[in-house]
Amino acid sequence: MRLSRGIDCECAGASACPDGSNNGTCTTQVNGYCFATVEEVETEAGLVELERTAGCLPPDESGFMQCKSSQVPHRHPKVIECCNESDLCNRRLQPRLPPYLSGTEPPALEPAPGPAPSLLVAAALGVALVAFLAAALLLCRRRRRAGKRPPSPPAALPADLSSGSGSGLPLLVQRTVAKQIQMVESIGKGRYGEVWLARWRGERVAVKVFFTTEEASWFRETEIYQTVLMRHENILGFIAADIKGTGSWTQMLLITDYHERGSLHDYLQTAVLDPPALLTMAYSVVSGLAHLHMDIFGTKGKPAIAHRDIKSKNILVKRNGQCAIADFGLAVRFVAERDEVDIAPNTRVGTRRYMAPEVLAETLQVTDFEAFKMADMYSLGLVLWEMCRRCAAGDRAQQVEPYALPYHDVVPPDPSFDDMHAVVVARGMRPPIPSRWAKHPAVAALAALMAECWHHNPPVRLTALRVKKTLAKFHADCDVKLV
Ligand code: C9U
Repeated sequence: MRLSRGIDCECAGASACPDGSNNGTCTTQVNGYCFATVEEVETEAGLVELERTAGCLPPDESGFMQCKSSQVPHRHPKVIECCNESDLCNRRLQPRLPPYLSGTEPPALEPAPGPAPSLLVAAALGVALVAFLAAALLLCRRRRRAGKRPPSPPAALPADLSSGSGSGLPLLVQRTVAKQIQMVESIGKGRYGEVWLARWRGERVAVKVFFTTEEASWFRETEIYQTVLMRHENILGFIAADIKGTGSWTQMLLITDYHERGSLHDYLQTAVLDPPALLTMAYSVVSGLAHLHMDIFGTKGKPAIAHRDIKSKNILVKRNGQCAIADFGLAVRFVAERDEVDIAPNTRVGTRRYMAPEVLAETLQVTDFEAFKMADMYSLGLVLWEMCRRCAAGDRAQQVEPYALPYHDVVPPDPSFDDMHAVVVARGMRPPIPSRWAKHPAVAALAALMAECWHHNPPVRLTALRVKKTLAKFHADCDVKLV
C-alpha cells in the first residue's frame, strides 16, 4: 500500500536529528523511510564507542540507496537499517556492526585508496551479496506494491558510486568528504554551473556545483570518473561526488584535485612557453586522451571513452607543467561485450567552436564509437594550435602570437552552429600556421601533427596513441639535440 502521507520516525542523534525537539520524532516525505544506524566513533580520549542515530530518509531511490550503500565497509564502521511499514517502525530496528567491521582499523581517507586486505574484501563481498539479495527482494516487493511508475527525482546515484567499486571512494566516505568541505571562493562559471576553490581538512580542492538543470551532466561525469582504471596523471583527479537536498531542491557536487594555474585557456593568456615546456604540455594532454580512448581488456578492464568536448577550457595546468583533462559530462563509453556505444542520456552538445566538420555537417554516425574518437582528435588539433602560438622559439625567442581561440579571426565571439559550419565545412578553413613555427623543430613537428589531427576526413586523422608515440620519440631526439 502506498501511503498518501509520510510516516513518523524516531529521531535521535545530533547529526541525524539536529532539531530533535519535536518529541524526538520526525516525519518523512510521502513514501520516505525511517532509519537507525550504529557507528563506531572515536572519543577525544581515543576510545572507541558505539553511537546510535535514528531519523527520516527521503523517498524512493535516494533513501533506498542510502539504506543499501552503507552495508559495505567504510572509514568509520557504520551500519544502517531502514523500514517504512508503520509509524516509528525504526524503534524496533537494532542495527549491529558485524564482527569484522567493529574494531577494524579503518582505511586511510585518501583520494586513491590502497588495496584492501584480502580478508576484508572477502567479507565485504559476502555482505555485498547479502545486501544485494535483500535489496533485490525489497525492490521486487516495492515494485509489486507500487505497480509501474516513473522514477522520481532526485535520481538514483550511479551504481559504481553506491557499491564502492570502480575508481572512486565508497559512497558514505564521499558523502563525509562532501560534508567536510568549506567553500572559499568562486573561480569559474559556465553553462553547467560554478566552480569553487574549497578546503577539505586544510587541503585545497576544486568543487563543481551543477545547476539543477544539469543533473544529467553530474550523473554522467560522476559515472565516468568512477569507471574502472580511469585514474591517470593527465586526467583530473576525482575525489568525491555528492547530491543533497529535498524533493524540490537538490545540490549536485563534484569534488576534484585543485590546480592553482587554472585552465589551459587561463594559463596561455599570460604564459610564454619554451619548447621543452610546450612538448611536456602537448605530450601530457595527448597521454590523457590516449588513456581515455584506450580500452583495457580483462575482468577489471577499462572501456574506451570519448570525451566529446575537448577544448582548452576543459584542460587544467598542473604545477609540474603537465595537463589534466576535465569535464566528462558529455563523454561516451564503448561497451565492448555488447559492441555498443553507451550514449549519455544528455541533450547537451559539445562546444561549437571546437566541433569537428562531421559534427557540424551532422554526418557523424552516433552508433560508431571510433567516430567519436576521431572527432576528439580534431578538437585536440585545435588545442595544440593554441599552445604553439605561445611558444617562444627560433632566433627572436620572445616573439610569440597573442593568445587566441581557434577561428577567433573568422567567427564572432559566441559563434553559431551556422557560423562554424560556413567556416569549417563549407570553406574548409583551419587555423593559420605562422611561418615562424618552422624555425624550431618542436613547434614545426607539432604543426605537422595538428594538421594531421584536424584533417577533413576523420579516418585519415592520427589517433591519440600515434601522436603520443611520435611526440615521445621527438622528445627523446630533442633532448639529445638540446644538450
Ligand atoms: C571553469 C572550468 N573549470 C576549472 C576547474 C573545473 N572546471 C573543474 C572541473 N571539474 C571538476 C571540478 C572543477 C578546476 N579549476 C582548478 N583550478 C583553478 C584555479 C584558478 C582559476 C581557475 C581554476 N582561476 C580562474 C581565473 N581567475 C583566477 C583563478 N582546479 C581544478 C579544477
